[in-house]
Amino acid sequence: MGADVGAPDPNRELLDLARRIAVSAGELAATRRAVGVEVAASKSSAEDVVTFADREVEQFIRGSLADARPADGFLGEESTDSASVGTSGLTWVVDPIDGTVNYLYGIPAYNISIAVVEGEPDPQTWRALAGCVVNPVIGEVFTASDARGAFLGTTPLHVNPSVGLSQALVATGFGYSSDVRVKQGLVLAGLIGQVRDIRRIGAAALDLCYVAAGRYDAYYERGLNPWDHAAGALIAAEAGARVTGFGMAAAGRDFTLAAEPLLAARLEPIIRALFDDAGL
Ligand code: LIP
Repeated sequence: MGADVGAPDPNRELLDLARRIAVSAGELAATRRAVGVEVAASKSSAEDVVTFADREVEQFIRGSLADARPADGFLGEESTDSASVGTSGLTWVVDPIDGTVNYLYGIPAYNISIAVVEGEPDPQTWRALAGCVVNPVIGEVFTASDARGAFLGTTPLHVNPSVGLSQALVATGFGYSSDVRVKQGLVLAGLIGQVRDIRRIGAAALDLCYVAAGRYDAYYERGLNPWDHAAGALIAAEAGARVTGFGMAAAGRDFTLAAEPLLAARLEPIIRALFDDAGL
């Protein structure tokens, strides 16, 4: 995937729309955070919460996209029961507040993640056309469009040069099920002694953007939802990362790994063996 940043971008309008809405949604989320955040409900477990702000921000994003592009589909974290297919062949895949627990606790590591994909909204088959991840707390806007590179603001992004395993700074995340987290902890225990160190920021879209920006050498996680990685995976790939599942699978719920390609090739079999040993 060579970035042809000089050529006209056929997805420019989509990217500009994603960026404009994500920045405005980030301002809304930060405003709500400043006055206090309340849990609206729990989802897959008591730890898996949704705040009233999550719902409000998603409604803002969904309405803004519908106004601008009424024929497009929508798949959002807080409205999966009312996902819309659309008639344009494009679907917006949205996490209104990724890093929800960070947001709830006031940890400044949450983001608005908006991507637009072509084809079925299935990570195994879709083609991501444009994506934007905004951390409104520190004002960082990560963007990418298909074959046109990845950017932080106007600065082009590229993954770190290849490093050996023992020098690799590796990020990961854990699921909302305590039984799964225990097994994911066993995987981490098997890996941590082989790499430089581990980071766990609690927001997959930021993790993927940080690989793109060279703030990590690699990131892996199992159990991500499509909205967690739709935008960040494009940004990481456009920055030169290999973003993959196990084997020939695309990144998705079963497994997501993002790293410079040589490091990814080293890490994948090690992590896969650790998953197998942990019974995941
Ligand atoms: C989060 C992910 C993170 C994962 C958390 C959670 P949410 O998404 O971004 O990588 O480790 O368990 O799934 O729920 O904050 O949108």
